[in-house]
Amino acid sequence: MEADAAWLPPEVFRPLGSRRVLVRGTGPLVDTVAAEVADACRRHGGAVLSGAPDDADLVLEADGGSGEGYTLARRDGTTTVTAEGDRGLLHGLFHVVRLGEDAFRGDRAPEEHRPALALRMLDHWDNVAVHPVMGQVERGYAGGSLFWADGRARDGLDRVRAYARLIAACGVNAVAVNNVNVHATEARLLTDRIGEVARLADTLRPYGIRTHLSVTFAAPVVLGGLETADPLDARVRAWWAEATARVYAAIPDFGGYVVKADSEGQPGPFAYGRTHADGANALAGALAPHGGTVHWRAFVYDHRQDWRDRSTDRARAAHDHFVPLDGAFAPNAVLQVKHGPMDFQVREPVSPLIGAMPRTRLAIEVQATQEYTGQQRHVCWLGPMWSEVLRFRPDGERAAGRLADALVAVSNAGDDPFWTGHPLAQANLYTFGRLAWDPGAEPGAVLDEWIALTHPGAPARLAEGLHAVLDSSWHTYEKYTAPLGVGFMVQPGHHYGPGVDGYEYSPWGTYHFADRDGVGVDRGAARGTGFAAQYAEPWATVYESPDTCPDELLLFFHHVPYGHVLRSGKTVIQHIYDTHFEGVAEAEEARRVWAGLAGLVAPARHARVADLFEEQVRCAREWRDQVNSYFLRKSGVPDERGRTVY
Ligand code: BDP
Repeated sequence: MEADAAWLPPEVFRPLGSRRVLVRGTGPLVDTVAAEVADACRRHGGAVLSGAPDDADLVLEADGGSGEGYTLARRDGTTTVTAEGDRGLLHGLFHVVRLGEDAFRGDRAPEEHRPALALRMLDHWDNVAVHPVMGQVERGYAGGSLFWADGRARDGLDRVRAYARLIAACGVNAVAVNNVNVHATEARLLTDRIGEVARLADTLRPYGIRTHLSVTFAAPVVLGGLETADPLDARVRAWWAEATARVYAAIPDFGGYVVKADSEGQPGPFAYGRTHADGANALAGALAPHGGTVHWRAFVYDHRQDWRDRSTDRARAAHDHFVPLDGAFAPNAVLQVKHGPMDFQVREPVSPLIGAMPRTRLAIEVQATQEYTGQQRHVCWLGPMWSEVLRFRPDGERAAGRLADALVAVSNAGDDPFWTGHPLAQANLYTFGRLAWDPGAEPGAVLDEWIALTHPGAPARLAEGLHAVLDSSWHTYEKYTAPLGVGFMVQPGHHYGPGVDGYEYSPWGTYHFADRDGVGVDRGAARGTGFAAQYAEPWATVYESPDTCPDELLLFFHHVPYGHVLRSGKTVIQHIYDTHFEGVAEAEEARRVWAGLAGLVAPARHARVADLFEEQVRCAREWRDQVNSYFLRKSGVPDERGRTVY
């Protein structure tokens, strides 16, 4: 089956492609824009103009700059995009595509558009060689890798080019092409296999996508034959400088490195008694002369310890490790922080590290691949979750999305014909790009934009049905899985489906502490780990007390009796029962709505989603029954409505 057109079916180019269009400017991306316009005009009967713009319907013009901004206007029957440079021109073109016929109606006062975040990046957790446990794409639910097959870069890169086009159209401008867990084969991409990365970079470049590489901190040892990777050792620094110079010889606009160090078994600076700033700065120093950046991940915690005392609360780890290093990182080092303190759960507070290091550049990392949110077998549109993170005000004033330099998502795409396994998971990829461009955007409006582009000319019934199925799907998923921010309760290892005590007695630090009296984790200072105190005000105070903590995060911050009354007026135990029944009912209703859309959606797409809904409903019922039975047995408190029985 040919790859799905996703949000760029040929029809969305009709308004533009049926008009008289002039493209002006210089730069490689101007050629891309000109080719897009030529293609659209050929398909839809328009004309590509040259020379004087007097009779043009649309003028796309780039100044010689390197910025990504552009001005959109319309006067006297001509729509104009005047861009700061060729990169801006590409974004301007896609803006016109999104507007469709509206781009050519009435007058439009000049509007300036510019991305809020300079770097909008997709990290692929792709292995070159198939990993015995993780497969080819770690936590991938969309088939194999787009980039790698049979142990090397793919020969045919048409899909990579189509991917670059799709992600550029929603604003993405960077990609990391390999897994943050760097195994032996992948390590060599940095050195003798850089040519394969260069081929990928050549394919991504025409759509303004810069290529980044995940590297192992131990590279000087495993690739360079040195006996140390100590970041302060002169030989180690020289090795990184030489290796990096060779990377730039192959890929002149290379973006930089992504590093997972001292995390879940990956090597790092701790082995040499050095700090993470020492580690990051060694690589930053090698990249600086070439204009590259190191993305240093803050996902540092000890995964082999049990809960010994308050200091070993995993939620505390990133803040404990990194805040003392604020100001010590090089200017081209960016600290890449997961949006929550734990690990991409369906509900977590925003990481207290966000906003806590004003002298350090920040990237916020979210997970488009649905590891903990239904693995692309369940519909779970994450736009509202990401929007909440980006709008969160760590100091009560400035929004997180304005404090960051970059937004990064772990990609959910693969070589599946629908790109994302579940066709509706395309909405996550699209929404990510648009929120990275404008973190203040209304997610519901972005969803409607995705619906309109992906289903051009959709009758109102289809658009409304899609909106209904996706809009509240995150809340639905939350309702039938782990309650009130407590997280995990998943099957260990693969993380799909319920595992009520799956991680409860393991060394990973991800516990719910359910006992006969209550459930939740005490993270206040008064009787818990003190994690709440890592927040600035007003949040430290808000989270410290169960009386002020928002209901949806209650069990993340507090161990409370089952009879504790939530701000909603319900007890915790009744809330658990009720939400689990509601969540299943909502999943069943979404399945029903989808069934009613047959005939309005392409048959293959409809069938794929319909099949997946069977699995979602089955799995949601399993979650409901296991979680409710578990809490009934722990608490001995019956369901008021008698639905949950021994
Ligand atoms: C966890 C995943 C694991 C990743 C890790 C990471 O389970 O596969 O390697 O995050 O972000 O969520 O490094």
